[in-house]
Amino acid sequence: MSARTEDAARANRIDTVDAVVVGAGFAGLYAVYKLRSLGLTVRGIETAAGVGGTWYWNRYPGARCDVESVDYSYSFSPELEQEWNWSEKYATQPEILAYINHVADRFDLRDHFLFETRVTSAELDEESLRWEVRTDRGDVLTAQYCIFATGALSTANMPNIPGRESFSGDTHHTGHWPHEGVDFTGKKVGVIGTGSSGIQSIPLIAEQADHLYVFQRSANYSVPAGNMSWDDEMRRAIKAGYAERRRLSRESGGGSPYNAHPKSALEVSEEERRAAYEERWKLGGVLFAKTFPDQTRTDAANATAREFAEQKIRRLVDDPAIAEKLIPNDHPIGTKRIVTDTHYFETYNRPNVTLVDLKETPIESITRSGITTTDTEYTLDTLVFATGFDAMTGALDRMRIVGRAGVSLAECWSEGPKTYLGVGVPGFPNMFVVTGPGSPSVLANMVLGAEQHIDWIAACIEHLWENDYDAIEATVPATDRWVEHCRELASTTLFPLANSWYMGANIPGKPRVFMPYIGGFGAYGKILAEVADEGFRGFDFC
Ligand code: FAD
Ligand code: N01
Repeated sequence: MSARTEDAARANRIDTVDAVVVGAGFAGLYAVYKLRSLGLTVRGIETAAGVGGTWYWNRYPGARCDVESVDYSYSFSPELEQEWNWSEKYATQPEILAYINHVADRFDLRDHFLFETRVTSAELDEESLRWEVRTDRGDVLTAQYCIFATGALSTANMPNIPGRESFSGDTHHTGHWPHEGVDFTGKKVGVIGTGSSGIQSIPLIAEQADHLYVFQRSANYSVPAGNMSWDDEMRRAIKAGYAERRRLSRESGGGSPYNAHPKSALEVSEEERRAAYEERWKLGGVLFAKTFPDQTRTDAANATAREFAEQKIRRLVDDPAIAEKLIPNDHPIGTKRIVTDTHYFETYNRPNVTLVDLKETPIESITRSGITTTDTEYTLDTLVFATGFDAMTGALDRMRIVGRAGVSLAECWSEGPKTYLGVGVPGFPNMFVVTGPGSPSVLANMVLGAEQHIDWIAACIEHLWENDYDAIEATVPATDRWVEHCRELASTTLFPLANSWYMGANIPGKPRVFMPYIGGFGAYGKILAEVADEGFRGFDFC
């Protein structure tokens, strides 16, 4: 599994390379592969003891992808596509981690990385236009290019609930799950959070625990995964059509080979609408949010999807009062990521599961023995925080990244992240963010998103070489226009209405800005290509 390539006492590295890549998830691994293929010397740095990123850290029971594995996998190597056999439609975390480890070995990427090493700062030397990258192990790397593949969902959010540290039982965050697993047998378990991580893990924890208390602040929409095993015949058929599948994915709105119904939800008959929703419900998961093109654009269209999903929830949950608590009432469907579940709502039919509605009875404190709400003390052995991430900017904010004139990225982004195309930031020459804010990022298949960005960054570096430039830097006007374009696009949707992590609303004090680009994966790819074709329009060179 996660091989340690560096021993705990390795000497620090003082080194000069062409490029530093931070992160060894899907993005960081591909960045190392791609830049190496250009002939660059590359040093990767990763906090974890192995490759995998998201899939290294999130080992909680039930962790799976919600984009089909055949799509949520690298496309850069047709040989890899043909040789890897996914066992299910939505692979489990161990299978995805095994795949990433296979890729690291097959393409000989592991040795480029310093593992168990956290980047603490990256500072620009304005004279030489080189980046000095420092780590918590005393390493100092000087590089022309600095690529942050640090993940959009890699910084766990531990809420500051009073008394959190006093709990005497075991505490786990889903995003930092112990490698040896957690045995809930005979335990009274509390899960705080009903986002994707909570909803994926709750059914499996319930099967093991003596009693499970789910502490729900906001109910969430969730659609059954419709997961299935792939047999050889199915795999053969998918592999035969892989190239076309990828083409459709690259042109689609979300990076998968599916598109919304051609008509508005309100243009079709009641019968046709129900049939379309039913078909998407059966297809499974997050794609339900994109059944009709206007579903997250108008209240009236959204209401039709909500009504359909709510009827499903009422049918799945035996106790009507519990069903009502499980139906969201604070956001339009799809404006928080729809969860892809396996028997989530049915779990509330079990006698050993209690739903605690925190809107009715908020948590007052965590105590030595459990959780106290405004009306009850719950005695617990184990507490699971499924409380999400400081998304999109969290990992970058936790490093000291300093560009021109000693100005930090944190200062530049104090009112919310500002990028050109989600990749470049004015004042930070030769610094690239992969799947950053201002790109489709978390709204699309992130493996294809990472490949798209890294291929573009590689083309950008080749452009520098061809024109004998030393550095590329996003201009302020192009960035301002892009930020405004992203804001305008979001404002034509219902997304800004939700208190979602897309809006930064889950982190106290974080600026409330819709962070991803919502114009679609295919449309964004076209813009990236046009910008490159026009000599990287909107960037300055020196
Ligand atoms: P990550 O995989 O997050 O890797 C970033 C790495 O950078 C981490 O390993 C981190 O330790 C490292 N790092 C960060 N800061 C530093 C530092 N300062 N120094 C050194 N190292 C650092 N997306 C989809 O498209 N489809 C899905 O089905 C899907 N499922 C998901 C399921 C879960 C449970 C979660 C949490 C997310 C899921 N996502 C999904 C989003 C997922 O994060 C991306 O798909 C993808 O894995 C991101 O890859 P990445 O390489 O960009 O970032
Ligand atoms: O995190 P979340 P997540 N007291 O932020 C609650 C991807 N992912 O880890 O909504 C009580 O969605 C919070 O409540 P509220 C996917 O993109 C994918 O589940 O803020 N509750 C919410 O219920 C996903 O969207 C998969 O009111 C508190 C929950 O914690 C993203 O990662 C699986 C609280 C957090 O939900 C994040 O998902 C897992 C508090 N103080 C993750 N603080 C797949 O299926 C927070 N909460 C592929």
